[in-house]
Amino acid sequence: MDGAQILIAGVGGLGGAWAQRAHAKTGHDIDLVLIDADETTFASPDAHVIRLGKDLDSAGCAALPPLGEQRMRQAAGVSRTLLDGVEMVILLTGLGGGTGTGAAPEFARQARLSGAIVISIAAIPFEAQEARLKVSKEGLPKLEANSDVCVRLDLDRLAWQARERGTDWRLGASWVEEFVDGLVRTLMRLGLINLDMMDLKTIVGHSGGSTLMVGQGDPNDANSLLEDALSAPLANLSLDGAKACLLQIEGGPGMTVGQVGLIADAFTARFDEDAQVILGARVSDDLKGSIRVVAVVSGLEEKSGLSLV
Ligand SMILES: Nc1nc2c(ncn2[C@@H]2O[C@H](COP(=O)(O)OP(=O)(O)OP(=O)(O)O)[C@@H](O)[C@H]2O)c(=O)[nH]1
Ligand SMILES: [Mg+2]
Repeated sequence: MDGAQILIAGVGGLGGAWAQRAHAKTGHDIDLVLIDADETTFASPDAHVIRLGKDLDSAGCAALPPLGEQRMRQAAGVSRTLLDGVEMVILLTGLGGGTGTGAAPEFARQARLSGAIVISIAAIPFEAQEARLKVSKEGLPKLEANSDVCVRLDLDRLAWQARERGTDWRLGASWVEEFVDGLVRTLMRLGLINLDMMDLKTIVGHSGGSTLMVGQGDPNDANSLLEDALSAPLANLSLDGAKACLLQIEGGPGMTVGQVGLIADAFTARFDEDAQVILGARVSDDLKGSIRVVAVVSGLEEKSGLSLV
């Protein structure tokens, strides 16, 4: 997948802020698009911008998802031009408001229509935000239906992690940018064992829930690597019985086949015994004494706790 065309998209206020940080971290060859009805989101000078609605104000879509969806439909022409040639969209959004909840599923739909794989990362509102939680529950199934992989981020867990790290949850607690960076690095580089877009399509083609994991750490400690990946602020996630996985393991020049094997075993131990696992491994000079694992897991059953409370 060398030279894969990847687009990072931020939809709504929170999604826009996260997308800008993720893009700043991954940098160079990746395009960024910010989609909102709220002018304050468009801070980044090197971003493409899709303005939703003619009379821009700072009220966004005022917590009205149908308005966000309708405006996104009206912008389909602009999206089409932007999505031309794009192979993968990494879409970041916060559900519970009007723009993210309404426009994100519609943009995902447009992206898939133009042939891209869509990986969405969607924040679920805080438990205490009852009205927003209700709105998010209406939008989430639409986003899932229009994405190849939809990762749910739990804002309560993210905020907790931000406090631990001394960072701001609104900026993704630095977790969001690390996650996207790990994913993009995996997708941009060819492995020792060649992984490509077709492999990814095979994995995300399995029915059922799907998610992503990113972990980094000591090459000789497969279990803490797995723990690192599982400590992500994902919504109530269990990997038991997963049916398919694309696992990319990237390490420094000293990485051994034995280390790769142990890590693959740890990550797939709780999967279905007939799970389809596609493994890629790659040596990178910038990863001395450390290993990064990115896993796209799919075929998760709904009873695995992936559904919202
Ligand atoms: N507590 C809290 N939650 C927030 C805040 N900003 C965003 N959120 C959460 O993030 C979700 C998405 O918010 P935004 O990205 O601002 O919403 P939007 O998509 O821009 O939607 P509209 O502005 O209504 O068009 C909300 O449902 C909240 O759960 C904040 O300042 N405080
Ligand atoms: Mg907004």
